[in-house]
Amino acid sequence: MLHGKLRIHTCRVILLTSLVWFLVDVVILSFYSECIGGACKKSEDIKPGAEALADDLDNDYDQRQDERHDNKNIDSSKSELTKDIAGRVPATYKSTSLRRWRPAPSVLPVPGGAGEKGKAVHIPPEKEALMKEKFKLNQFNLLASDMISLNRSLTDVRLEGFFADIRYKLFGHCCRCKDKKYPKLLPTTSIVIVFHNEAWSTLLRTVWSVINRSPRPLLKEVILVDDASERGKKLENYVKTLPVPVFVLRTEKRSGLIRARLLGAKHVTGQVITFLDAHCECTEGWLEPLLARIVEDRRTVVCPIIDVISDETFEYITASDMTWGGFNWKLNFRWYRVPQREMDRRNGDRTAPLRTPTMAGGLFSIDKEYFYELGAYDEGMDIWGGENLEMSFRVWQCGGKLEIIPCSHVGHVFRDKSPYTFPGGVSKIVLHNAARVAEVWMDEWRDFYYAMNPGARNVPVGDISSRKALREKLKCKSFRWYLENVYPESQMPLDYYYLGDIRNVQTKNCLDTMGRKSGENLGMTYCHNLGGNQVFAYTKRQQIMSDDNCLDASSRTGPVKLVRCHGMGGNQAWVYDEVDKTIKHVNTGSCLTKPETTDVNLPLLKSCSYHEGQQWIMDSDFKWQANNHQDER
Ligand SMILES: *[C@@H]1O[C@H](CO)[C@@H](O)[C@H](O)[C@H]1NC(C)=O
Ligand SMILES: [Mn+2]
Repeated sequence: MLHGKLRIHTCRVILLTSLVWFLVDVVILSFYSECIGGACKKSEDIKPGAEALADDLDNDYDQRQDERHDNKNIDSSKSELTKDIAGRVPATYKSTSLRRWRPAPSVLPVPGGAGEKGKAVHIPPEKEALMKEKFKLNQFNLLASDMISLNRSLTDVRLEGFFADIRYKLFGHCCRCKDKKYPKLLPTTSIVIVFHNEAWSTLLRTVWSVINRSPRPLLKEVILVDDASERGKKLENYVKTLPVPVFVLRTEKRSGLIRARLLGAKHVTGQVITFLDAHCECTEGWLEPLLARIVEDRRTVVCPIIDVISDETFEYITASDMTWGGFNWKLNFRWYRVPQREMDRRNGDRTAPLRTPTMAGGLFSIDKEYFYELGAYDEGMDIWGGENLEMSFRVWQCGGKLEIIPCSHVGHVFRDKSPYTFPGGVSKIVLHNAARVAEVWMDEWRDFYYAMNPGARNVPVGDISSRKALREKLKCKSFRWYLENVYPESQMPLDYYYLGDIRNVQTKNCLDTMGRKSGENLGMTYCHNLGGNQVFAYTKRQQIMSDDNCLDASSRTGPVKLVRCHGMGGNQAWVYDEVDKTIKHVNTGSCLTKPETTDVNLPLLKSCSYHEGQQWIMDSDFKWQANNHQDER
């Protein structure tokens, strides 16, 4: 009898304990799982399409290369952002100028409709020839786009799921975009869309997605700026039939994204300007989180997460919320993995605004007055390219904030190549624009840009005096401040002794990356003095780096590889001795050595014997930040 009772009691204890542990597990998982709501799986999905974009000079208006990789180059610098408040545009709005709003109703799927709920559209084999023909017009599957309703439904892509649900139920806050409460009063926005020879269906699906999914009181107007398309006037007639004010402006001649956006901005009557690209689809609840952030602080520039609309099938594919914007030595915009530092700052809440060092530039919202106070755009820039980095640096350095708002999603058709022509040639324009960014905002780090782009020194930057005056007037901070406080994970080393080519005394040849990727061997060839693949930085942290790769050796006898810089010393620590001119690998004590005759392009790692084949010269025509820091080594 007693025995039986005891047994039941034991069973109860065991059951209760397991239940408690189960709950503990669930809570722990919900905090540490990287895969809330299957977001991980989705981010993997977008990789193939994204990698297809890795074309160096992509010239779509806002399409940027979408290369996602880990960025472990973490600096331990402090990350507190100190704000300079010069009392210009006030931080908040008068509440009387704000509007009451209600979420827009969901767009319901049309049964049997092509591409409904963001699904892929597949073209039947008999229409494949037509599809290929039409693809050439815009560099996306126009036939598929034309089959899809302008009002097509999408799934609600906002972050949620089992773990987020549990966190919500247990703690009643955060983590579920759908449960977030936004302020009752928000500012109005005008949408500015610049286009050039855009397809009818993609342009108008963009407009309809704005109309359908924005709270009507907050949507002041849509301004379409036609940058000299070679198409007719039927758009004017069509927009008159739309349920919100939509205006069409036309530039007289091809003006480029920057000037066309400035034209559009001039006609904005809303309080916030929202720039969108011409082949987007806004998802449910996209606008409120953007405006909610601006209403807190008007000096915040906010971007949605840019999802991928397949250029082949128009399938809507969710992008990762774990990437932010960065840039490399060439000043190409790049996506990188959000570092732990920023995750910690957000207390691990993936729905919280993400401070991003740079933005892709195609899709963002900014308070109209702040836009002008901050210097709008650099009118000396042509057509396209570089303006996104220019604005990103300007926002941060001049006291603003730049954020990605994970609860706001907008899809964008990413293309492999541009269907447009560029007057004067693409590369010249992009180099011209990037040089202006480097000259005005990057201080001595502009050397990285010039070293990496050999052609850049011959491209005129034009007059930059008014932009420099703007930087002066707004009392903007230095690029060093930006690197230390906003982007310590950057590829640009904070302190470096040397930037240039590295020459062997005996062979007179130079170290060369040969354009190879992370994990491949370092190369060597005759010195061409043009920079690019022969440019290396020797940093205070003892790295020898080329863009985001560092020289790396894991054994006493090599090989010497290029490996993504991790900033933790170890296999990537080297010491250059200015007197005996050796480059010594710290971990193994071996010396970088000229190649053998069996492979004259392969530098080696050998035990140090201090002969000429192990002597290297760091000395070239570039300018260095180096020498005044020598004593700190
Ligand atoms: C989209 O839906 C609205 C109603 O919500 C309707 O008035 C409009 O005609 C539709 N547009 C198209 C192009 O189907
Ligand atoms: Mn685009």
